[in-house]
Amino acid sequence: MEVTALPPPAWVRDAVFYQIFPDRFHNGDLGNDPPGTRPWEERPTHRSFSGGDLAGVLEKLPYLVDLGVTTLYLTPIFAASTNHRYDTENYFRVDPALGGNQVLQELVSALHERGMRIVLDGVLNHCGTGHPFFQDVAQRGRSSPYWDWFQIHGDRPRAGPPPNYACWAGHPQLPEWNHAHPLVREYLLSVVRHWIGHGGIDGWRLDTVEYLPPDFVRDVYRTAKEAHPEAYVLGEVMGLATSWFRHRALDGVMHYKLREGLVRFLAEGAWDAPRFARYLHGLWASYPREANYACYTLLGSHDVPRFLTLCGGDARRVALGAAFLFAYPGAPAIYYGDEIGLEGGEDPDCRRTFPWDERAWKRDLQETLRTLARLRREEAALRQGDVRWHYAERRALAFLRELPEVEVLFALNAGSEESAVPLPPGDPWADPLTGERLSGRLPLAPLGFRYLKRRCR
Ligand SMILES: [Ca+2]
Repeated sequence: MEVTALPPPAWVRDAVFYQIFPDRFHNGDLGNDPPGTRPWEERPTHRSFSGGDLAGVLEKLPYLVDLGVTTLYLTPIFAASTNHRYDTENYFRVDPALGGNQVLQELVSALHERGMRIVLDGVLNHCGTGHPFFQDVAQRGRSSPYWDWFQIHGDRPRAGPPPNYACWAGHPQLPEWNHAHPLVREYLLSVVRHWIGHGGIDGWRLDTVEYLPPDFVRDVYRTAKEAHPEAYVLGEVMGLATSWFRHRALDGVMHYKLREGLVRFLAEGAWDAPRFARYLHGLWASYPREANYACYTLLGSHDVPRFLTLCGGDARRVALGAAFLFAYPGAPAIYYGDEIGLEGGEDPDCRRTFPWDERAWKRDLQETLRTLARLRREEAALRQGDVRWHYAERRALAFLRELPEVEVLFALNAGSEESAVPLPPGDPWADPLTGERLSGRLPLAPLGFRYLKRRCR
């Protein structure tokens, strides 16, 4: 089959993602901490390092397995000069402060042994000024063989302001690659190929896709699928991604548009359920069906304030948001720390270190997330089923996930008063968590949610 005609990999529908910002998750090796590493408890700044690394991720795998996570998404891990590492200096070398290539191989092996997967951050729009090719251009000017690999106006790159070369969002430390140059493309595609083939990773999350030429993104997609037909190609697309799917350039996107609706409905309370449902219907219709199932659905990431913070610290609303994502098509993602109630505003505050002192955890929220992941694992309808809307009135909504043999109903009440949803008629429904049997009406507590199921005849 032509790689461009492949459906998104089937495993994505079954995935529960966990996003890790490696400098902030867990410090498993104090010996590789970069100079000036701050104490773990300290609030991060734009420039500070906290010392987290891949040994830390490896050490906490049992924690992630227990939570119900199946797939890791790591923000950039290759050699760079900043804590976020979006300024790549060497695409083939895991940053020594994260443990180097060997630890990544150990992590990949440990994940695969457990039937888990890993997706890395592909930063292919730009590099860092410390990248040797940009350094060569800075030193040799037009006589550098890499001169045309960038887009420089003048005889030497100058950081400005304003910079005299193309750079991401005007940041002079992030010079953009010249994707019109065939050797640049081949170089970047060799990165894509290397880490899927030799490195054994299971997919790429492509950074800042909206800045990349669409035909290059298609080349990345094709290269990834040729290296591994089950590779997942996920795009960071903040707006509507319709055209990316039309051109078969991505399997799915980080579903920030869905998150926007959840923020309005659950965090801000600005929308009622009918408005939220109409918004979701519009989003659903904008993407091919299979893409809706292959999106990475999220409450938060390293680029937006924590959902708990947007909810004014009310963990029940985070639980509602998570319950919605675990019931809805797409692969639900947990941003590290969201499960134990970590707070944080705009970057860098949303990138705080994970507090491993359990006294700081919201245990109820964590237990809810663990239960949601278990339900999703046990109920195939939640992963594979068709979605059919059933109810949206005032602050309450309900929809069904349907397979030929079983249907699951999900209902939530975002209001501060008791509510109830009329149940679809026919056989009684059962709560898979408590065994309780219901028919007629489903009462919903304030800021409560329920899952019900029944066999189809
Ligand atoms: Ca370390």
